[in-house]
Amino acid sequence: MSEAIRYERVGDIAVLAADNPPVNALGLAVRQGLQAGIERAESEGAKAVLIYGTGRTYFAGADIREFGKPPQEPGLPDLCNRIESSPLIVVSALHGTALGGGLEVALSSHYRIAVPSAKVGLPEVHLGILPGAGGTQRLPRVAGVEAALDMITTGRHVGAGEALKLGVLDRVVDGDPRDIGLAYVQELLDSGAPRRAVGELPAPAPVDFDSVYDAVLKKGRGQQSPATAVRSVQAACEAATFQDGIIRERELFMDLMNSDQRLGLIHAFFSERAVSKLPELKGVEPRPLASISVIGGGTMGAGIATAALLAGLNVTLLEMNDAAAAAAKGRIEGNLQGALKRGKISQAQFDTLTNQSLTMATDYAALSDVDLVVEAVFEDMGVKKQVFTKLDEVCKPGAILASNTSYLDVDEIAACTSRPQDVIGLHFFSPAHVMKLLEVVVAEKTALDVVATGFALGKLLKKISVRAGVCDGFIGNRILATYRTAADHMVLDGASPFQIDKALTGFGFAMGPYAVSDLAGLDIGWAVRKRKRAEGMDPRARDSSYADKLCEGGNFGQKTGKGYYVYEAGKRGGTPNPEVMQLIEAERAAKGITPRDFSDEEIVRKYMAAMVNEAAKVVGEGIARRPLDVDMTLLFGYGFPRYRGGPLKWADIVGLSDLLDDIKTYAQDDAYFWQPAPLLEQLVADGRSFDDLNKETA
Ligand code: T1G
Repeated sequence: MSEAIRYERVGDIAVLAADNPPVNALGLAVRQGLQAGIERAESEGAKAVLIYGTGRTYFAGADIREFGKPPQEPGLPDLCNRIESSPLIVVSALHGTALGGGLEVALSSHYRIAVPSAKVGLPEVHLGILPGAGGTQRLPRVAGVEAALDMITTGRHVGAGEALKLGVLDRVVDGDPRDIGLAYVQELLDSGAPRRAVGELPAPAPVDFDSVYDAVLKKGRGQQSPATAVRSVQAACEAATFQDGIIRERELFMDLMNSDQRLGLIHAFFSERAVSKLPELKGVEPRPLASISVIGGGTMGAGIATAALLAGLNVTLLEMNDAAAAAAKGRIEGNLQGALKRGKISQAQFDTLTNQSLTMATDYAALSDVDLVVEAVFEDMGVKKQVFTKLDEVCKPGAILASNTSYLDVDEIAACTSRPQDVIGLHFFSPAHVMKLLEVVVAEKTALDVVATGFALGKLLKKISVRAGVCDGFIGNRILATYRTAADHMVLDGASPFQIDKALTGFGFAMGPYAVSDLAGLDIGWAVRKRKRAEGMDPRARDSSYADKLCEGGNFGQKTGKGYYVYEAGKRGGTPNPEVMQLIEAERAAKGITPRDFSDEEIVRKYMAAMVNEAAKVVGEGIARRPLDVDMTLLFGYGFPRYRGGPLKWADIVGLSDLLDDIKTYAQDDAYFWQPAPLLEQLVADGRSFDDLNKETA
């Protein structure tokens, strides 16, 4: 018997205990142990089998690390069929998170009991696949088609109480999974309960699967797995036999397993966990984080304060005067009202957060004892230096001084203090209590335990924290500036902002770059363009002025009701602003440009080539630690479609060599903008991928 599954007899009951930390994934040894355990119980004349997990959870699914490797017997589908066909009564006792193949093993058992805190789910669609071990055939039989479609297409976790109501569980009893399991098995034996194979239950009545398919496909915004899963559930209703349904499920599962979307989503799954694991932080103790302060209560500061409050931290928010402090408190209360409405907090928690956990201040002396300060004042180096000089005077030794700047030089900010080792960048994304990305910007003199504290704060706030080096725009905004410029060049050459937005939403972005600019505020991009011109732009750089003219007319996007699009109060989205094309046509004429047509494919290819090329420079210069760090930045901060894994995963999938060839072709028209990234050239020359680099870089 494999040590992954321990076998024990308790009277007439054979007990199979899974011991495969950290989540009892159903790897080969576990599958072999379960199969051997069932066979041994039958050969020894046991009357029943109890399956449960030791440690933190019952099986949390197939072992995702086996995906893409040659299958090894017993496969999970066959194991589930084997469990279900046992002549003994098989019972599963669930705790923790019984997910994916884990829930499928439980569904192939004849009875299911769980502790009240247990959760069940079939989250396979989030990995680009579908439940492939009978889940789409068995769940509809116990829970009905509607509930099964909801659970399978959303992948959501379902609490034990709801699962009991749905018929997924038979019992919910508090206690140790082994104990409640043994008691339940004995009760079943004493009462002469029959085997109850789910696969032998009648096929559920069908629903209008075509409508469900269309609705799920539309909601998936290009992700295929949820819609394909609908077809697998349909087989549970329409296939001639249960086994035929299993065969159909397998076909659809393998189609998805062999898809690029599975590659992208698995890459995202492991990368979002790997990105905050830095070898240099191993064993480094973060500094205390009992109380933090935020300076500046505008949108960003109020968002950061809200995120910290929701994470259970005490927050002191410093504003310049009482009126500004009151306005800031109002923004925070507005944010918390949103959390209240969404059921994330109770009214009592809202009251505690606003009346006890949050302290408003207008005097720096209030910060004398805080562990960490996040400055979120106006994006001007002079203002920041004033703030950090003051912080250096009032904050206790060892307090961490962080700036939320989105592009300014954190080394320069640190240099105006006597404690550069305590200075770090913590770049949140707006709205800071919603967006998951946090760029932890490590300056030259930032101490290691300060970096560790930045990541510890990110974990507390449930952020995806990415280490960034110091440069203009760090990782995300630097890459954004480049691919946005590529879009502007295409506008000057003949594409329209509206066609570009449509092409990129077709690629999977939630919004195109121009709609995003309208949302963020066109004045932000305008200020960046003016700053860069003031700093002196390379004469070879193609500049565009049509957007400036749009801003000069007071059009800043959604907040003024008009930008690239015209927005009507109370209506989602906007309609193209006709003034925009007039400005673009005038600029093309002034520059002597004869506009040409662009296909959506060319727009996407050029936009993505610019993104990948700049990302390769960011990795090559060490601003981002690994390619996966860029992927996670774009996924969690810039709406990049998750099922593509991120720009550098996408590049690996489409092929680096062809991409480099395209960049060299574009360079024939604009050698300055399209200078190939040295790292990209190196990888192509060596026949390596960005993923190879991820593996090589610890
Ligand atoms: N396989 C391999 N490793 C896994 C894993 C899995 N299924 N789940 C988690 N890990 C690793 C994870 O990478 C991390 O490793 C560590 O465990 C702790 O995870 C046929 C084919 C269970 C809710 O999709 O949702 O079954 O970083 O940090 O926050 O239909 O892990 O420490 O090295 O996430 O407490 C379906 C995926 C698979 C569940 C726990 N199952 N996992 O969350 O810890 S497909 C899933 C999770 C399938 C069948 C198909 C979460 C969790 P490291 P963690 P956590």
